[in-house]
Amino acid sequence: MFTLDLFADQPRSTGERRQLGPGAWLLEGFAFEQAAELLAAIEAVQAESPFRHLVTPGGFTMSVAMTNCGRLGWASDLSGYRYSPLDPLTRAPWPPLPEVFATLAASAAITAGYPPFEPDACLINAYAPGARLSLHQDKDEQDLAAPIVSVSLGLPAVFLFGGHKRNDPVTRYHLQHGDVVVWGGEDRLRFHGVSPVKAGEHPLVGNRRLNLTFRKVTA
Ligand code: MD6
Ligand code: FE
Repeated sequence: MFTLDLFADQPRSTGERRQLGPGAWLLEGFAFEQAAELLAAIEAVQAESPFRHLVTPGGFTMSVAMTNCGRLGWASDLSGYRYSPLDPLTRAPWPPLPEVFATLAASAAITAGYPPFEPDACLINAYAPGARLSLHQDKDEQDLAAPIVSVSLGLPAVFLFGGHKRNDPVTRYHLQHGDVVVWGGEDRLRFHGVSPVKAGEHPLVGNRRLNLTFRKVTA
């Protein structure tokens, strides 16, 4: 319905919190007001550590482009997935976690009922139209007690939220610019993914979706 699209860039409500599972929350519009600041910080990160398309251990090139900031960054290549303090592309440390990122991640975690959250890694995903993320579990982190905080910017996306087994039924959630998902606890290892992003034009972000996922990798 076109009336929904007209308002897609407005905060969807005054901060509605939707519970997606026993340990998972969708905080609608939680990052909306910081979006311009977050985008400027992403620009600064990508100037140092550019977005790149990683190759999976199975030999496929991912459609999502990725970079990182923080003490550790996630990367994939033919030999596996790992967190590393150095950007394999530049062989330099990943850019530091911008202050605005750390503050937002901590306040989202608190809002979702998790104890103080100090992420040591932030994966930044860029989705051009058509890019998708197939169902996966986030299990490369040592500290599975900490939640993951995920921030959506730019074009909307359909988030696929499955169960603990790959073939469990999947629920679809629409994520919009400024939405934050926090999940942990019993939901920490649930399968999830992102459907192919539809082309569009977001006034701040352009023809793409950006996602920040904050993790605590080392316990
Ligand atoms: C994305 N997010 O939304 C990809 N993982 O672009 C993830 O893979 C993800 O959003 C763990 C927790 C939250 C997430
Ligand atoms: Fe994930």
